[in-house]
Parts: sequence; structure tokens; C-alpha cells
Amino acid sequence: MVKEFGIFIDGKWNDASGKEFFETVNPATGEVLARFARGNAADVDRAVASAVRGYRVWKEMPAPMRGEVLLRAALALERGKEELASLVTREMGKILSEGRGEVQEAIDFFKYMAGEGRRMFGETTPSELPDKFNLTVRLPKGPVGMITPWNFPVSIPSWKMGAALISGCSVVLKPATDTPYCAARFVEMISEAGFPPGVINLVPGTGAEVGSPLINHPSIRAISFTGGVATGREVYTAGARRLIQVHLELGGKNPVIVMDDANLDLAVEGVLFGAFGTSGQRCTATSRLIVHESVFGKITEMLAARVEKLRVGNPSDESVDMGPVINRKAKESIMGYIDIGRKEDGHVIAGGGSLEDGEYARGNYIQPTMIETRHGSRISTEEIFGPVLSVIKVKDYAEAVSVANGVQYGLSSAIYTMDVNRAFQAIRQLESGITYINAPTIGAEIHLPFGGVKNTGTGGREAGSSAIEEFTELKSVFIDYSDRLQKAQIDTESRLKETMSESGGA
Ligand code: UN1
Repeated sequence: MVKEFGIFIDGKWNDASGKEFFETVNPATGEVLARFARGNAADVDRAVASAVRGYRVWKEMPAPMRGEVLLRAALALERGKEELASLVTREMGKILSEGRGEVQEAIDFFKYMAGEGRRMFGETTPSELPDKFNLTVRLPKGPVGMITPWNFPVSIPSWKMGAALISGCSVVLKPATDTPYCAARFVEMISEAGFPPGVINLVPGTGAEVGSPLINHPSIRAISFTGGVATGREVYTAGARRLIQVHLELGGKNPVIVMDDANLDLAVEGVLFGAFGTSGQRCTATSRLIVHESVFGKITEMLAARVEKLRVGNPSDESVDMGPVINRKAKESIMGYIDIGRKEDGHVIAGGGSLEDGEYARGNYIQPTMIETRHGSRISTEEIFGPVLSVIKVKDYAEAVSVANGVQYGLSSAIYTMDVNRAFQAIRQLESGITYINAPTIGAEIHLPFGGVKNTGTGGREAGSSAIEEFTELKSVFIDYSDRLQKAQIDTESRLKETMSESGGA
């Protein structure tokens, strides 16, 4: 019998309202890992009611004290790191070193946000009137909802939750249906820190049955969503109807430009990691390699040789370089794109096949694939979210930048060059929220803002110093200690006249 989970409210697991369950499986082996209640609108109501109760207590706790609880949560994650990392690998399918990296990201972020409890900076500014003091403070938005994807089943919930919690919000999390177990263990571990009951809540289930009622619940004051563009649009529209803030973190079609003066060995290592790490299933994955024509033959040959040697297999085996993709449907969609690439006159440089036999029979495996294509083809512009790298030849830097920018997305970008002037130009000219110089498009550090431009989002940033903006409201405060009625704009004008005449009008 595998473990069964209901909904997490009031600080503990409870039975869900309905009787239906769904299974979460290991994408490498098909093994069933756990069963989760299929949440519904009644469960969302219960979770939000719990979040409203939790909020009343949590918001009254001074932010540095909230930080103390977050620090304890980070330490709990540190103790559970190996267990959680191995669960990430078994449920999501990324290799173990990446599973560990993901949990580390959550630990680091909670530590960083714990410190934010002692910052939460506002502004103080002079008043236009005497004996008056002006400042701003940050206050929590209220109970907030988060809808998170399967590709970073621990760290994305941790980014959203860490920032929301330090801000004083309570949260209701709807994790992806492919990876609820990681989210459940994450919530259990951080709960060891002693959050007041109701501050953290989790309802498993589908977007239609849980996500939608969550966005539409009148007590939910903001929504944070990471996922695809089509769903992002629906989330945004639903949030707009309620006039609540919606943070969206959507797709990418991230380019690596390799210039003629690049260190090619370094570029090959970077592209391998960026394109095939996490089987290409990162929003930040390198999905386009844009190469100067004078090094095109050389680098594609070097890369293809390395790609053919990547060991694909069960990601729990530490000698494996690349695991499976998340599920059957994803595999079909990615294989469909490889087909589209071929039909668009793409030339398959490496891989291109599905892996079905022997050790691959029960998982969702695909060969790491490189396809030479032209800018504008479907595989060069649409997000594939799998281990497929489109390779595009360009004649110079100007064309490289125009190809790099010629897509609807703008999350991450990179350029390999030894020319410092080029590098600085690229920082300005590449349309993306993140740019790397001589490093791959993946692996952002948690203390810098994370997010994108164009269809990648709506302009907000997660993580970094800006993380709490998503979950706080700024309040402007005017403190008048003059003991008389002072009228801004009106008294200011007369005071100004007085001062001018006293000083002789000069
Ligand atoms: C994502 O794929 O949605 O920068 C997040 C990176 C990781 C996070 C990726 N730190 O690749």
C-alpha cells in the first residue's frame, strides 16, 4: 500500500471532501509513489478559511520573529536535504545532483528571506510642512494562492512561499499534479519550524478543480503562478476580473550565442548543461544555439560528439547524465516537435529518437537531440520543454542578436565571447530578464531577481531583493506633530511666499 495524502490545513493533514484520488508516479520506472486526494472547490474553501485564521496570527508577529521561524524551516530542510533530493529525483526525474541542487536552492532562499525579516525597508522622506514626518511601511497583502509547476517541485514553491511568509501572508499552495509528493514533504518539513496553524496550506488537484476556485476565492489577495503561457493567460484574466495582483512566470526560448572569438570548449560545456540538464525541462533551458558561421562546423561537431555520449537512464543512478521527461504526454509532444523539425527541413545533428527498449521500457525517455534549423521555423521559436536544441547559423553579431530577440519569450540568454565590448553591448541588447556572459542560460542564483520580459511574464520578479514586492502593499504614512491643522499643497504655498518675502524675494 502506498501512502495517501488529503489536504493540509490548520497545520495538519485532513481528509479531503471528495473520495477521489490520483496517483503520482516515477517517470523513470512507472512505479506509483503515493496517492493524493483530488481536491475540489469545497477543499479550497476549507483551505482558504484556514489561511484566513492563520493570517490573523502571522501578520501580527514582528517580521524579524517571522524570520526566525523561516530560519528554522531552512534548517529543517537542511536536515531533510538528502531525503527530499532523492524524492525530487524519483518523482520529477531530474538527476540526483540536480535534485540536491534544487533542495539547496530552497534552503538558501529560506535563509535569505529569514534575513529579509530584519530589512523590509521602507523610505523616510522630508515633509513639505514643518513638524511633520513621512515614511512608508510594507504590509502583507493577506492570504495568497500559489500554483506551481512540476519541473522545480520544491524550489519554485520555496521561492513563492519564502517571500510570502516573510511578508506576513498566509498561503494556499496548489502543486502540479505530476509532483504533489515533493510539495507535500516540503510542506511537512518546513512545518517543523512551528508556523502557527493555518499559515501554510496545501490542496492537491487539477487546475480546473483547485486552481480556478483558488484564484476566484474572495479572500485570496494575490496569485503567484509559474507555468505555460496559455494557462498563464487564463490565470491573469481570472485575476484581472477580481482586480487582484497576479504574478506570472511563463515560458522561455532561451538562446546561447557563440561568437567567433569564443572559448569553444567552455561553450560546449555550457550548452550541454543548459540544453540537456533537467532533460531540457527548465524555463531557463538553452533551447537555441546561435552560432557565428566561422565556428559553426567546429562547435556543432564538438557538441554532437558529446551529446551522443550522454548517458540517459534512471536518474537515481549517479552515473546517469540525463533522466526521462515528466510523462507520456510530454514525451509525445517533444517527439512531435522533433518530427516537425524534420519536416521543416531541419537536419538532425544528434539524437532524434525515442528510447523504448530494455531499461527504457517503463519510463519516458528521449535521446538528447540537436537539430540544425533556420530562424523562424517552429522548432526555433516555440517552447518545446524537452531535450531538443535548435542550432542556427548566423553571419555576424548583429544577426545573432536579432535572431536571439526574434521570439515571443525573454527569460534567459547567454553569449560566449572574449570581447568585453561585445559582452557589454549584449547585456543591453538581448531582450531577456537574465543574461549570462560566458555561462549557460540556467542556474540563476536566488539573491538576484528572477523573471522575464515579453510573453515570459507581466514584468514582476521573483527571488532576489524584489521578492517581497509581490506579497506586500506599500503604505505611505504622514505623522503630523505640529499640534495644528496643516494643509499640504495649500499651506505649503503660503509658507513659500512668506519665506521668499522674508529673504527679500531673491
Ligand atoms: C524554472 O525553470 O522555472 O535558473 C526555474 C535556473 C533555476 C531555476 C529555473 N535556478 O535554471
